[in-house]
Amino acid sequence: MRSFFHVSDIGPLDKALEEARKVKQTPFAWKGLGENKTIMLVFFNSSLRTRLSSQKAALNLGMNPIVLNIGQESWKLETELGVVMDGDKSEHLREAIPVMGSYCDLIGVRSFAGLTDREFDYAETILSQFVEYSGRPVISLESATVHPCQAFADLITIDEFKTKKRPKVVMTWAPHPRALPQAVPNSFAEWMNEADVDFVITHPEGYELDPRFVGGARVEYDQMKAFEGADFIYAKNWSCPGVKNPDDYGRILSKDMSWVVDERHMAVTDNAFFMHCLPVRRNMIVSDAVIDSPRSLVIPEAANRVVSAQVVMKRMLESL
Ligand code: AN0
Ligand code: CP
Repeated sequence: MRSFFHVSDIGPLDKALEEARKVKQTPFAWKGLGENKTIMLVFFNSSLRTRLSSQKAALNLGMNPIVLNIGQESWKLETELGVVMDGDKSEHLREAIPVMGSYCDLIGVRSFAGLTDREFDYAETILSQFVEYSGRPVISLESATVHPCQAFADLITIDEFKTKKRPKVVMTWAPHPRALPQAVPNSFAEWMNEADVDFVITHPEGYELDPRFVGGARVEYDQMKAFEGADFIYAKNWSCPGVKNPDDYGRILSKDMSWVVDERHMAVTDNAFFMHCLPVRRNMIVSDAVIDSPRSLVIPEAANRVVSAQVVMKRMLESL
């Protein structure tokens, strides 16, 4: 595997899930695979789960992880080509990427959407440069448009907890005080469309996700109707994807608190599990009662981030 951005990079999902089960049961069985190998984990943005689970996954495989927080420990990096570098950025990505590539065997990169220039974000301008100039396999640790390690961990979690062959999975938008990227909902939709689930997306008008991720998924604008009979509720905020109106890209169009997932919503589901990728703002996205209930999967879901990362790194090491 040369890069990990999309569900297609992992191949058939039943095989990936089988491998995830094995990795979870015997995490140290491939300790020799990463011997004398190094993974560089590059963070342009904050992280708790991705940073820790990626390091843990690398250590389980016997690899050495090196973490670099750009701009805090490194020089600030210029990402735009053709600019006169007379500002506060001391180094360009064009040099920094091949230098980092020369020190490692695999690279993982977190670089959020800027949410100002839709074309720049949706072309994955920064991650594509890592692919082009590092000479190494690249893992998106949430880039401008995707968060595949999260979506894979979500799928592993659904596979573990489902009690029906084809569960109903509902992804719902929920309010948030700050404008957030679309990477998590994009990837979740992309992966659920490939999985053996009945997938429904619900959000207020204007929050339509990019068609390349929505695919053939059902979109229901009535949140309560969407929740009816659901087995899994997956909550997430995202800012306007700018599909219908490009000028609204990255904007907050609604702070409607009736979309906060609470017991009234969960009551119409089929005793659904609650999921969220974390970090979550309590009583903005989800009520205390729902996230604290025994049906909340947020902790096992986060724990599965080690498993998804380890399967991806294992596949990459095997194809070096
Ligand atoms: C980020 C986001 O919504 O993309 C990271 C989620 C994994 N969340 C925040 O910035 C709060
Ligand atoms: N879910 C997730 O990616 O969390 P972090 O932003 O803390 O890494």
